[in-house]
Amino acid sequence: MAAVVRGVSAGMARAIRRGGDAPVYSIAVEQHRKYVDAIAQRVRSVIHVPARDDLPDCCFIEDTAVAVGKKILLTRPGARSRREETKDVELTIKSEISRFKSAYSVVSMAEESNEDVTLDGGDVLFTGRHCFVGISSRTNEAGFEFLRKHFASEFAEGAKSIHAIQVKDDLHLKSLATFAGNDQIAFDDSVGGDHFVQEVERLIGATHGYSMHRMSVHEATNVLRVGDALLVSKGCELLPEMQKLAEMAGVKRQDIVGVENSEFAKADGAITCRSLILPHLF
Ligand code: CIR
Repeated sequence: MAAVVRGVSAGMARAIRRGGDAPVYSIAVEQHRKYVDAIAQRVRSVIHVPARDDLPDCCFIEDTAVAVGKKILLTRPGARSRREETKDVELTIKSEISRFKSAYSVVSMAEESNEDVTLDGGDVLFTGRHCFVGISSRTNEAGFEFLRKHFASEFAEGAKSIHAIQVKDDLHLKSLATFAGNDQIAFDDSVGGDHFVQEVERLIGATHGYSMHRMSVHEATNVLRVGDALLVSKGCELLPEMQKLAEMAGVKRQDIVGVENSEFAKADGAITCRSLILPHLF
């Protein structure tokens, strides 16, 4: 397993945000260093894409690429100011795939679709069985259809399927629900979170086999499973519902790792946003 991460832009104070204070670059750098350290202890290799000072949101690498099975999609992010981010990610991923002689194949939205087709990786929740794609202010129906078409081979087996779900009142689908492993899903205590749970039932039936864990605070909703560990926003490791989620996901109490995220949260970034986990890259 490898993780791809990207450095923090010196221009991060100009990252897209919906209000409130601007992130402080020096604090963000330190928080990101600790986050990358926590991941590095749990994966075989960490691949670094250098930051660019003219791309304020570049540390949120999750939005630029999606890995499902043995395919990686390089996205066209919904926000125009973020589209340039994908280019450097593409170069790095392609060179690492060939260096490791990995079985991954890469599809590029920029090469294979027009400007109207957009998708942010933060809208793609893949559980190993199902892929739920948020239709949001960043990901449109055409982006979903692109993903469905190009990843059709990954969903060819009977038990796997891909579905679109409207994102209500939040930035991305993974602001409302994330996958902790072992069929355990954390969801947000909000209208949007409830809508996600209802849609999963409607789309794949009430006997879907997932346990849905309602998180009492918004920061707790976005969790990142890396190997045996669960990375969560600092402080949320103490929540009883988080401990239950982790236990049912097969994560030991000491492997629930709280990481600081305050500066990234100011720019609407959660825990999953700052890395791309590639299970099949060694
Ligand atoms: C943005 O608005 O695009 C960034 N400031 C935050 C992106 C967060 N990404 C994510 O949740 N996957």
